[in-house]
Amino acid sequence: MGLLSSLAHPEEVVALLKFKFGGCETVMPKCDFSTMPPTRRRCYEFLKMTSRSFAAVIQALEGDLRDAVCIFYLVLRALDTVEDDMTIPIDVKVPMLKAFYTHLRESDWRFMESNEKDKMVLEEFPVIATEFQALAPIYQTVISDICQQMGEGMTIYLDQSPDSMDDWNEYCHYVAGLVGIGLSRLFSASAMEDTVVGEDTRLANSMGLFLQKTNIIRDFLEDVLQEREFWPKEAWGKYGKKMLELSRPEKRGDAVACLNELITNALHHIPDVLTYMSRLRNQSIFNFCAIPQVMAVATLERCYNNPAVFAGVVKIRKGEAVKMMMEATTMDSVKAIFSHFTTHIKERIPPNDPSVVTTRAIVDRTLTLTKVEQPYVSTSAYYPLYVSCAMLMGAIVWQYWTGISNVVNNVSSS
Ligand code: D9A
Repeated sequence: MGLLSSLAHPEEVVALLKFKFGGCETVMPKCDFSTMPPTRRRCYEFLKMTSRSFAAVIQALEGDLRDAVCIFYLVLRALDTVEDDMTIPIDVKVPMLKAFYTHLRESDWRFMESNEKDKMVLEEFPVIATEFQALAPIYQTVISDICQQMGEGMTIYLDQSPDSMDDWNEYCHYVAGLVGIGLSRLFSASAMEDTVVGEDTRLANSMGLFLQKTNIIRDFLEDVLQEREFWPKEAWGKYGKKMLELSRPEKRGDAVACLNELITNALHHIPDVLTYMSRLRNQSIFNFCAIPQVMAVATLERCYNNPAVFAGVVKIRKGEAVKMMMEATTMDSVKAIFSHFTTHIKERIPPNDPSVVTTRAIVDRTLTLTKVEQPYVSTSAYYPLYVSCAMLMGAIVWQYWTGISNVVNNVSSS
């Protein structure tokens, strides 16, 4: 959603201006590339090309963890680009995904036949492999291990969509849970976080599932129009024979009931996400982990009970995203943000929604877990102030205008 949408939310305009004019150095200090070897500098260019907003958060990570996460991110983006490329035939793609991790230790492997937008990470893969081989051995082991597991897992769901809710959890584990597990092992390996962070794979997996399920829910229309079906059949199968049927206007009621069921399922990862975040000790790692999670809960609130999900991609406002990005730096502010959006969901649970009981239960549990002194202040709290300012401005302009027209009238009549 463009910048203009934040105009009606002055505190988001403030956040955007602060972000624009460097008010977020604390959250994302600039890092100097001048001293870097050219291959490493090229990797950070790839990072910026593949995810502008997120690149800055990775660059803010401290010590040798920054390069490790940068390379991990690019390797995952390369694997993802192979998985997403519908022009690669399955009998070529399966061995490619299974053998992908072996190319990390080669010097000249590259793939020149991709038609995807991020194909440069495959065409210039030797640059990434060079920087991978320059990482500390413990980081190399983690990244290679995760790529092997993810490549294997991706082949299972290449030609089939998740059927049961367990399948959905398994698919999301392979493409996102393993990322959470891998990052957590990198955090502990850097000694900037306790070993428990890397060992508790259940919580780390939930960090991935909450993000991936949110993306799959939000991107329903974009995906189904490309015949990519990531919603579990156990959910949409109750309302039709084909997932695409949910996009029909006459099916909106059923579609929204299915949407609310999947959002309710995703909300069950919040207790794990909060426990995971509460264990982090390094500020740059906390920010890195918190930002995507608060964006996800805000996106789920925006999608909840919202028929617009079946007519286009529902997104949170840029200003709202920047405001959260700058505020999600402590456990209390993260709890306040989760509480804010969970409260908004609670206010909008339709009493006749099939998931009403389950939704109310997880929402109440989340509100209990996120009780904090300082609530997250968003637009609504400022409305009275904005309205009075707007009225004041209006009065001043009116005064000024009537003053001018009187002078004009006097001059013209004299
Ligand atoms: C992440 Cl190294 C992702 N994914 C994200 C981004 O956040 C997670 C891909 C590679 C890496 C990390 C992420 C961040 C911090 C801690 C994490 C974690 O775990 C402990 O992953 C679980 O979405 C992709 C997966 C969800 C598949 C894992 C955030 C990101 N956001 C995009 C916006 C978007 O909507 O995709 O990339 C962006 O900001 O451009």
